[in-house]
Amino acid sequence: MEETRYPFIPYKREFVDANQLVQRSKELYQFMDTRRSVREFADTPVPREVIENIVKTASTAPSGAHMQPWTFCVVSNKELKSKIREAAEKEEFESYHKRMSEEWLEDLAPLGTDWNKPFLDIAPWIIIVFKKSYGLLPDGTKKKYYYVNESVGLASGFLISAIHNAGLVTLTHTPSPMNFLSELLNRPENEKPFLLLPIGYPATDAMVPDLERKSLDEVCVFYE
Ligand code: IYR
Repeated sequence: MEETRYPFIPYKREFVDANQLVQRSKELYQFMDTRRSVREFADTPVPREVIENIVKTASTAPSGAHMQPWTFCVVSNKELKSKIREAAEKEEFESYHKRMSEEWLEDLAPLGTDWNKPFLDIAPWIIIVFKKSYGLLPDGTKKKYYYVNESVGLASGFLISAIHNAGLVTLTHTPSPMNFLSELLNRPENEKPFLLLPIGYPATDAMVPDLERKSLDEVCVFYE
């Protein structure tokens, strides 16, 4: 290999034989297929260390030029959660009553959502994922970031998987517009809210809609 100015290190991982590949890939699929977006939470506490591990996992996601253009704002403070709920419900009320089209409301009907967001008070933790449209160097100059939406989307997927793996539940909540989160959390101008995720145990009587996932044939085309 041509010599570079930057150090490379050997990539070391155990070798996984074909049988194990099948077994391991199947096990993860079956496990991930048990994940559901849950809207009813218990207020049971979850240790901060769990949330730290989940966020560290999210931050292992690949990103454009390895810029890791994300900030995870983690909220457990009760007053702040209430303020977030109040502001989110205000926007959601407007959305559900005025901004969303008939078609949109019909498409959402099977999910049973509405403008009420009690989980924002009840869940012990809320993570608000912010995307950094650009970096800010210590002297205030802007640093270009790349594929920011793709990168933050990937990190959010890792985050959701880590939450499921830990044994907790979440849902992707996108109050719209969500600028109020920048103000409430006092975020700098280069950060924009991307996604909000309440995290906790499900309520003991939590229900989820009876949905089916598309089959492999419906989502995948092979060119062999
Ligand atoms: N943001 C609203 C509405 C909503 C939109 C979609 I698309 C969903 O899949 C679910 C909800 C809300 O969070 O209720």
